[in-house]
Amino acid sequence: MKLIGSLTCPYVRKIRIILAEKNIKHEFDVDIPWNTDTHVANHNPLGKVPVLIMNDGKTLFDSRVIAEYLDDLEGAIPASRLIPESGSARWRVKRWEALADGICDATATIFLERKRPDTQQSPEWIVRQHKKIDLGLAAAAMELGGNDWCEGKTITLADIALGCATGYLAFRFPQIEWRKSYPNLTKLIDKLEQRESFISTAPRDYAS
Ligand code: GSF
Repeated sequence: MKLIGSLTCPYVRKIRIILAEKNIKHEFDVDIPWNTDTHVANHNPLGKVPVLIMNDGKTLFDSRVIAEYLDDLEGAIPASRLIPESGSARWRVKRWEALADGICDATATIFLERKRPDTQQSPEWIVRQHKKIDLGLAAAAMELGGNDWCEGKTITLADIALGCATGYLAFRFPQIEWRKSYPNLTKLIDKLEQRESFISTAPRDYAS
């Protein structure tokens, strides 16, 4: 199977971390959907990454669908699931993912808005997105509390998604100092960032 994505996209990173954590063999094609030479729309009519091309040539998007698909694959190691199979734990993990992806959405929206000419930017729109980030992080910290992981006793998709969200926020807006406000989140994120799956997928600009 082949994953198509960019090196900066947090949703792509989420999938790359799942592939690494579960040791799933795959190819990775870098394609930047904003570039004129992109082929992403040939695989996803929405023109967005990540896209997964499965072994039968069919495609999957978006990242939440791909995450479910990869977690359901038989024979993936380690055997432990990143999304609980059923019950309330499953929905809690999916909720965490939605919260984390929402923080990414708001961060990406600000980043794109700021790239527009000054006169076309909407300060109100930017403030609205900042509020989503602030309240999203506050909710994450409150829900994490004193736990070692977002859900249960080991890493799940919830932690991966959250780590991708804070990693993307730090990459785009390092001046937002959430670490000082939330020591419990900091502890979890520091722990995640020591994993090989996080180290090898850290967002980076193409020029460097
Ligand atoms: C979001 C994908 C997305 O917005 C998912 O896969 O979880 N809900 C989707 N990807 C961005 C790249 S990113 O760095 O935000 C994308 O491909 N944008 C291109 C476009 O034309 O919107």
